[in-house]
Amino acid sequence: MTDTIFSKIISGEIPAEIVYEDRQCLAFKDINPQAPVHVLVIPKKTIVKIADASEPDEKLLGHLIVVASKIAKDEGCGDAFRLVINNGEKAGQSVYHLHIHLLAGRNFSWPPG
Ligand code: DGP
Repeated sequence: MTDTIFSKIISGEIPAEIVYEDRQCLAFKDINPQAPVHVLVIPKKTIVKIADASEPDEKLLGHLIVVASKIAKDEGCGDAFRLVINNGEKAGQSVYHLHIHLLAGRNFSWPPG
């Protein structure tokens, strides 16, 4: 299994500004924030990308979304936030360990770029 920056953050090898952690997941501030609130929620289990997730991951994926929503509340985002998963290079994925972007604190347009 290939190490990524995120697996090194999970192991503590690389520091990160952690905002939430439990048995299944970790959430930390994005190093290159695209909004006043930009947090990444990642599973501790290595899933390379969302397209690789399968039925046994359903509960974990639901947990990640619930955690992201709780962090949005804790960060004072109210009901205005966006959750994003980039899958594959053409969709903007640059780190190959599944992550949910939690973005908030500014207005977002639709469709996204
Ligand atoms: P994506 O492009 O969807 O794969 O998002 C990857 C995000 O990861 C990107 O917004 C920047 C962030 N990132 C990359 N390296 C690091 C790092 O070492 N620390 C933290 N906190 N975030 C990182």
